[in-house]
Amino acid sequence: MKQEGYNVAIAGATGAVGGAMLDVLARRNFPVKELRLLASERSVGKVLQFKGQDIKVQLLDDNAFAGIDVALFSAGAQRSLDFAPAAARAGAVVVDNSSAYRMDPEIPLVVPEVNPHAIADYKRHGIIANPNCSTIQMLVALKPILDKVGIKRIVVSTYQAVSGSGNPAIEELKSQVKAYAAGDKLESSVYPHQIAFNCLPHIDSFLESGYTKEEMKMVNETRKIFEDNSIGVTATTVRVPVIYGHSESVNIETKSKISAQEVKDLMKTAAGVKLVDNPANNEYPLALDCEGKFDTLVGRIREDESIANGINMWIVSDNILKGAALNAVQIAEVLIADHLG
Ligand code: 25A
Ligand code: L14
Repeated sequence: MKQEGYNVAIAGATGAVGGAMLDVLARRNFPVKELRLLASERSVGKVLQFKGQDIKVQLLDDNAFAGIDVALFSAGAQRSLDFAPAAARAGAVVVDNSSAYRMDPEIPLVVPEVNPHAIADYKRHGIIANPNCSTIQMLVALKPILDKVGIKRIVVSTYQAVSGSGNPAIEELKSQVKAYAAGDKLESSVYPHQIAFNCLPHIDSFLESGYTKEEMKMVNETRKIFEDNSIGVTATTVRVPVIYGHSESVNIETKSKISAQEVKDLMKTAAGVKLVDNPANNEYPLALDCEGKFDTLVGRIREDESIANGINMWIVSDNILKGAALNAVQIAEVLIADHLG
């Protein structure tokens, strides 16, 4: 690790995830020497704060990365395809939040609590992919179970917050709630239907198969990160009128028997997990409780009595933190500790 710190760039700094990256770098005291904030023309000249210091947003282009050690990207898949290779050529290691490179077999896809060893493969292209938010929180909770008894199959349904679609979606939910209370007409532009007081079984676009891209990210990314293509995964992803925090109902079939109590004991010591499972006191993971937290909350752990080796659980995490900004900064932490001089 360099004593003087690292030059860090954030591409998409004005977005919901980019803003959280600034906060997480500060909260975790990441050794930042220079912080360069990049976004589209729309935001050039805008001023953001980092540790009490004003930083002006600059244009994201091929020339923006000279001297940068680590570039955190969260400006959408197209911007990553356009500019991540230039950042890597300029000598930066890119940690990319978009879906652009996740399934590229030559690019590592990393959750630091699950497969930190994969980070070493950044050397091939200078790019590391950050997984989909719903996948990250599920795998943080399932990893200790995988290691102990093996997992055959995962059936997951998600309840996803609007912040995953960025700040404009947060504004859309808030303004629909206000319009409803005022008795005014509700307007939708981010989502194809009203999101206030509704559930939309539709995240990202639909594929020919009838699944959404978000559902297939959970299937494919789980197999890549767990390094096991034999795991069966099936997902239904749903948008709910929550601002921060994705919730997931997860049913797993394990290779050998594990009791609910044993799963609870595993969750007590799992990295990045907090067990919240005391139904007698109405204590279980809640989206409202995960906001701003680094831990993934796990509870409602029960044996699935319909099969021999089954477990049900409820997994909740801040989608903008562990689902995006925090996971990216954790990857950068491993990178500087183990790989960058
Ligand atoms: O393509 P994908 O992978 O599906 O990703 C789509 C979106 O998902 C978010 C991210 O949105 C991305 O745009 N995302 C990415 N990874 C994610 C993850 N892991 C994730 N979401 C959850 N989990 P976002 O809102 O977080 O960030 C958008 C950022 O990208 C910058 N940007 C956009 N186009 C750019 C660009 N930067 C450089 N060049 C470009 N061509 C964007 O900066 C923001 O920082 P900005 O300057 O364009 O926007 C500043 C503000 O403008 C508002 N706004 C956004 N879109 C529009 C808009 N205003 C008018 N018209 C618009 N179309 C917003 O308020 C924004 O904050
Ligand atoms: O692939 O709209 O990381 O909630 C994460 C959140 C894409 C969209 C990703 C959303 C995304 C998404």
